[in-house]
Amino acid sequence: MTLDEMIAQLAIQAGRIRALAEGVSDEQARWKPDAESWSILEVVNHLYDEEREDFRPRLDYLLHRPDEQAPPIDPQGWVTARQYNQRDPAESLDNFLAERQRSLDWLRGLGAPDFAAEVIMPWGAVYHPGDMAAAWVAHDILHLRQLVELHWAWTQRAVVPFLGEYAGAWYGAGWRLMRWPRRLTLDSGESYPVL
Ligand code: NI
Repeated sequence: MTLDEMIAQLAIQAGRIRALAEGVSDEQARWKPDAESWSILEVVNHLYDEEREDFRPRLDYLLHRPDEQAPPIDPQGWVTARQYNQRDPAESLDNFLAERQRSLDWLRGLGAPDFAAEVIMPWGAVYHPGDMAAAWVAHDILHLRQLVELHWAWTQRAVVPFLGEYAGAWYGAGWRLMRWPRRLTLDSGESYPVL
């Protein structure tokens, strides 16, 4: 992956994240299928902080200060410590998109970075700036999958007492149908009678 390809991919993916995060009600944005899952709003705010405090500074350190360590992060702890789910959904999405734009501008200013440079990590492993670039691009896709799963789970609940069964199976995320009496049980454990 070249820098130009990375920039193009991160720009396209920002649009895909926007498409999955906007146009939902406040209730849906804050909804989570179970206590351990994140809501759409939490995912968006996670992406915002990852942009500012993880991927961009970490790639900067690997390229320009390979002997130093980037400040530590706590992505899971920040979800509650920073109250992601209490934030405004539209403002949160705007924050992420503005931060992504800052990243794209910064990446365009890098010129010809050496993505293949060898950086020895404190624990002795060899790492390359290109690995961090690859992780940044891949990270978007992991969370795009999570956003799609949240849309799936929300929709299975929203269509009750009808069933989207004819759509096909969703492996690893979904529901069980009890035939008699007809009852739908979601992965979260919530259960509803269906027609
Ligand atoms: Ni993440």
